[in-house]
Amino acid sequence: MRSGKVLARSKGIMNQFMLKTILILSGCLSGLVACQKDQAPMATEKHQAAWELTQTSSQGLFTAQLMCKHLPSVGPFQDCQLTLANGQGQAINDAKISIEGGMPSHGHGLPTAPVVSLLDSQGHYRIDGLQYNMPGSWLLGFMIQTTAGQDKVVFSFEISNIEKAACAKPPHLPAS
Ligand SMILES: [Cu+2]
Repeated sequence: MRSGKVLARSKGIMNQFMLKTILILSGCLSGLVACQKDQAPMATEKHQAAWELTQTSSQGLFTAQLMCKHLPSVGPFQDCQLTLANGQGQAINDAKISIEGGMPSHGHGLPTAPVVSLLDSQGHYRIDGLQYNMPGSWLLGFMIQTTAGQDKVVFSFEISNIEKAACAKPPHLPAS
């Protein structure tokens, strides 16, 4: 009898402990999920883009749409995609795309070497490693090579935002 009571009591403590652990864990997890959601590459739906520019290539071969999750800003890696179509609006999935960019007025290029790679079969390409290191007038050019030919698209825009990434670590606080 006595051992049964002890067991019951320890079970109760165990349950409480587990409940607390689960609550704490789920709290952490939901924080983590929310953060990962912010940083995850965009899904292919267009409506998720907060900033987008559309441009026809120099020789009119392609139409490219640059879609980014946030306004361009100085600091964090930019969460952007490129959608590529031909003159008839059909998705192009066989393009080899390279990026060049910089600030013509300052005479410098991009601070990083971003990479463009095919994301799906609907003409969506992901852009990795794109970063801007100062505010002002920027150009971002895409050299596009396909079986239909070669052409380039150049986007021109201003950056005035200096932001930290949505999920950046908080500044280091001194221990209290
Ligand atoms: Cu500059």
